[in-house]
Amino acid sequence: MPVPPPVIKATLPDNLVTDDLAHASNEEVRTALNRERAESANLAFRKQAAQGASRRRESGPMKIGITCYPTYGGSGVVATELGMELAARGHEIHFISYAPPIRMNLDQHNIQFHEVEVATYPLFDHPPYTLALATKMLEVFESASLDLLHVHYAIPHSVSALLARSMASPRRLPFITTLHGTDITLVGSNRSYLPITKFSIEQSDGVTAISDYLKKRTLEEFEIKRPIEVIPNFVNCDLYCRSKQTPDRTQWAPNGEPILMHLSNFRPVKRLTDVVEIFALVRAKIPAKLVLIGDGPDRGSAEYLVRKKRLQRDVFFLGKQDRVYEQLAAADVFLLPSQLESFGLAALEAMACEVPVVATCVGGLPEVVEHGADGYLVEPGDVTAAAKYALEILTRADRGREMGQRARINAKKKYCANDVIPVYEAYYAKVLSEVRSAHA
Ligand code: GMT
Repeated sequence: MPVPPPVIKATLPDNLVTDDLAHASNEEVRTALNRERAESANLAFRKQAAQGASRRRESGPMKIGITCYPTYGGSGVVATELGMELAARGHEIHFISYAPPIRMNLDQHNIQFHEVEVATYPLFDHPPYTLALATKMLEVFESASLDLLHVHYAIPHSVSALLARSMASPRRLPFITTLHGTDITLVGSNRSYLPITKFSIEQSDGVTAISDYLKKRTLEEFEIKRPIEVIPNFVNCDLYCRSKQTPDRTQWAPNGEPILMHLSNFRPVKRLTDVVEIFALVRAKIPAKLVLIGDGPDRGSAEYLVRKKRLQRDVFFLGKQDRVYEQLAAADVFLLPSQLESFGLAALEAMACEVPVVATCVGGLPEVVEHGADGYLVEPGDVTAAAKYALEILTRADRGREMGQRARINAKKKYCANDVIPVYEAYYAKVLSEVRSAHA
């Protein structure tokens, strides 16, 4: 398990010591500065590439079909936010799914929603959504003259896109698949889905993954030979901003108690009951409140545990919320004790709102949360360590505000929508030009 860095005063020349690094040792300062330089060089390079590609784009704004799961979950949120950001930048966005994605704003200019209707028939125990989706993709391609399809979550969306592309031939309908996590780590690696997932990834005109971890795991487990581009998840740093929100903390913490928060789809992989266990350990030491945002299969067991531990007065289940930035801006600590997380979008959203994160050191989370700097990482299931770190943050004189500010700085460095969306645009342009040359 990683240990927090020791607090040793830096002795490097003043001009090399930033506020962020003022409490680290020389070696740590050098490592952090090198990492920071490498990161900003990498981002600068990507920004340059994005600008170049945008300039090279012959067709101006693109017409993009986006397919995702419309339900409460990270991949749907990323796809929807991406569509809305692209629409705001002048592209024409067509969401294609069985229901309007949560967080989608249909009033926004340049956005349309196309509903996939799945016809039932007594013979169909399982109505063939994949086929209905493929047909709708083709229909939208023809009616809206789409330039490309971008599907989020490989199963079954990339298979539908593959079918749509074949049906559209000889007209070109390139498709890009973005891998989000459980499509590879849980569902995709199941023997029933592995061959078709591998096939549809290999057949995609472009493939992106939301973290280095997920790229590595996909290449290894699926033995994929084609390149996969890592384009990380992102957050709208203007909206997810503590200073711009004015949450009413007193509704949950009337006496100024610290607020711990969790946001997810309450699936088993999130270990929701661990959130309650961690909170119970914290609550045994200090007055505190827990706010749970979301809904899903494990809500019942979490509610039961809350009653069993007699914490009903201190725990609030808010259900699904649309504008989570309003609640996140009220939190003092964010808990994400997942069994696995390929990225951990909710942790990033909390960080942008200046909330330190206590999470697990699994999957892509160490790429997002820097242990000891903007949060802490523990082993999955180690509720004692997680509670210890949460208490460590909450009992500081500033109740973790400095760590929270560092969290926002780190989130802004790599994951602001303003920086990541141009990388997607550049990738679209690259894929379109490759497809064009291949067919020339
Ligand atoms: O975590 C889930 O159960 C939902 C899943 C999804 O596809 O909606 O989340 C995955 O995609 C998110 C957005 O890219 C990532 O932030 C999550 O880490 C990832 N979940 C897992 O890997 C378990």
